[in-house]
Amino acid sequence: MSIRNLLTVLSLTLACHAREITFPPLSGYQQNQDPIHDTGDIDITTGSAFSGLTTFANLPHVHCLAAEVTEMETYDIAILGAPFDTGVTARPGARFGPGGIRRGSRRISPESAWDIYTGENSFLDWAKIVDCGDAPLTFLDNTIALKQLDKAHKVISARKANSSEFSIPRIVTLGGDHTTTLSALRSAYKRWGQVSVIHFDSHIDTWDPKVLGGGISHYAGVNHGTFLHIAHEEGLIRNTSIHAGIRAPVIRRKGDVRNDIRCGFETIKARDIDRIGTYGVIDTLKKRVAGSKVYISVDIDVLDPAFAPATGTSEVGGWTTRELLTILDGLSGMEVIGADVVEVAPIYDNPGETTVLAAAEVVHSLLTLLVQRPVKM
Ligand SMILES: *[C@@H]1O[C@H](CO)[C@@H](O)[C@H](O)[C@H]1NC(C)=O
Ligand SMILES: *[C@@H]1O[C@H](CO)[C@@H](O)[C@H](O)[C@H]1NC(C)=O
Ligand SMILES: [Mn+2]
Repeated sequence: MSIRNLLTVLSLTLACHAREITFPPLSGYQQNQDPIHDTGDIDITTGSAFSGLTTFANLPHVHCLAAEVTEMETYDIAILGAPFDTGVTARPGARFGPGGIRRGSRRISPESAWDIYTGENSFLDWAKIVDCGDAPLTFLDNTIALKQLDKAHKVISARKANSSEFSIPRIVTLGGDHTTTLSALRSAYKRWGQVSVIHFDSHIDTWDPKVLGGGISHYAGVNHGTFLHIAHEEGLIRNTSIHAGIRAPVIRRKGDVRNDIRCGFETIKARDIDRIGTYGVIDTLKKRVAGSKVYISVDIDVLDPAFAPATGTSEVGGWTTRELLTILDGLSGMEVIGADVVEVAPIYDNPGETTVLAAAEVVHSLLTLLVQRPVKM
């Protein structure tokens, strides 16, 4: 501190003590008000981004699983949390994913979410988007929990839509570990028939239950690395599906890859982006699923651990958040009938909330795809 500053501080301090200081008049509406007791003009009837209960992007909450739904409670797109993480092979914690992603979305306000790249605001378009909260899933029995989730998807997608034109509400699920996608695919199959899956992940997740987990029991075989194998066996998905961002090792040198192709998948590896770029990835995805209805599943571990440390099965050498968002936005125009973001385990996040912020923005991009292309039955 310079001598001059020191003198200024000293003289102010002395002035205060002498109670000689005079405050300038208060500006604007504060003038003539008792600053402590008069709250007359203050409006607290509308919330701010950080007040109230935390829904995704401050969207209205609807009790979508209620026995009776009134006209007022219809919706076109539903956010549904799936707090389930007992199907994992590495670190648990994704049962807190729905809460984490919602927390990461607090600064998204529907009324001021105009996209700088597209000029659109998907929250103020034709679709009514709501947050249904979480499906009630037992944490003590995976078989029952998945049946609960199957039912939640079935009930929520069977509600009358708000739009009279597009009759089937679509769901964006907040995982939960990746096993939860199986319920979403079962529900999608019932409503839309077989769909192509665009699967963003560092792992293939088509492992034969006999390979991943060693086939010790049927119960053990239904997990976050086998659900796409099961989806294929159940006839839910088309053979025009595709992985993007794969880099984790396989268990059997040739068998796993052969089985993956048999399950209907083509693969874009993580490092392919160095050669073909984000637009090359977009082109490959579009060509693969052309002409079919699409389900998009985003395992947050598709991102490098630098961009998404808070996940159960981290693999280094992944994509950046910007690359993933560019690719997702590039899928504009596809007939997306459902989507999810899974494997967010907030306990491993950092004070900057790197992972949940990324996950929330990924959900935002997925919502935008659903709004951009309404789908008729
Ligand atoms: C929901 O439906 C009502 C009645 O058709 C309509 O007025 C309203 O705009 C819709 N809401 C949204 C968000 O589109
Ligand atoms: C998918 O299966 C159909 C018939 O089942 C076959 O004609 C088609 O070539 C297959 N497509 C791919 C991309 O494997
Ligand atoms: Mn996965």
